[in-house]
Amino acid sequence: MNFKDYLSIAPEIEEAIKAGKPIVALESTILSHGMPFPENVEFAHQVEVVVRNAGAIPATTAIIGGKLKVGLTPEELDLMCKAENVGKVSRRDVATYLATGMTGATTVATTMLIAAMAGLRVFATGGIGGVHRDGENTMDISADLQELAHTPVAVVCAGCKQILDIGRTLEYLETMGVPVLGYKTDDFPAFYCRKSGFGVDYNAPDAATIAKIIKTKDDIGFNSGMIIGNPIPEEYGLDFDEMEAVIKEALVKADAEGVRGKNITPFLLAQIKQITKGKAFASNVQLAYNNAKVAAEIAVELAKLD
Ligand code: PSU
Ligand code: MN
Repeated sequence: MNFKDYLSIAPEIEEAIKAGKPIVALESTILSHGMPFPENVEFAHQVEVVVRNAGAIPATTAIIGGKLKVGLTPEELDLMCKAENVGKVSRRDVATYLATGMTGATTVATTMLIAAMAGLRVFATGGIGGVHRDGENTMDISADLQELAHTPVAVVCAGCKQILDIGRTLEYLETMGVPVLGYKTDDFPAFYCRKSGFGVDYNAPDAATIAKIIKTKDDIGFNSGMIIGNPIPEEYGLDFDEMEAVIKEALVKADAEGVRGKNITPFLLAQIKQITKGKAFASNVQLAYNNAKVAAEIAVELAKLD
């Protein structure tokens, strides 16, 4: 068996790959474990519309029925949103889920690896995983960072949440040789907040320049991924200090309840939504749409270069 035997690519996407059309990969953990049901249903469908309106084809990934799915039907999207018996699948879980037929939502790491298998090069999400606070003691470092080091897919995101140690996350990415670009910003975004206080490697003025950097990286045989930090639209941005207080409260609760490992990220996301009474959730949705739009623009420019 070859990895291609495990890939199940939707017909529209298969055709688009052959024709060299722009495609944007999307993850499903953001649906199953990052957003509550049923609010995630509208998001799952709308984010695909945003990609299409910007001229690209959306390809949401998941592991269903022993296959690595690239492009989900509306029914499969709903399955991921309901998230009943849907696991959170990072690289280490992929073979187990495929072999046993369990249903899995793809993280940033898994979406990147599936996208690369299918030949897709641009992926939009909300925020990436990273080095957790106190990570120097817990060793809790998201597998997303390793994947970014080794898998040639560009990830458009609003940086990462303040639940993480943003400084150490960026240091790790530097060590691993992952380019961190800003889309029209000098500052690496902090998810709900437009600025983290940490710089990016390069402030890219437009999608065409980013596409050129992706192509050049691939041309010179660098197989790493890339991060494009895209700040949340001004009108939805939240205050950094206000969010810091919310996150501290959520972290105290996680500690008290002994939440660790792969459960910590979904736990903190749910806590933040609750503490902010949905305000943070509304921002989360909007920044993800914005990332989908910019990713589609980059994919369109990249398709012109190939
Ligand atoms: N950060 C968010 N929302 C999310 C995630 C991260 O703001 O939904 C999800 C992504 O799928 C990411 C994963 O890849 O959590 C990281 O989990 P961990 O820290 O366990 O690697
Ligand atoms: Mn972790």
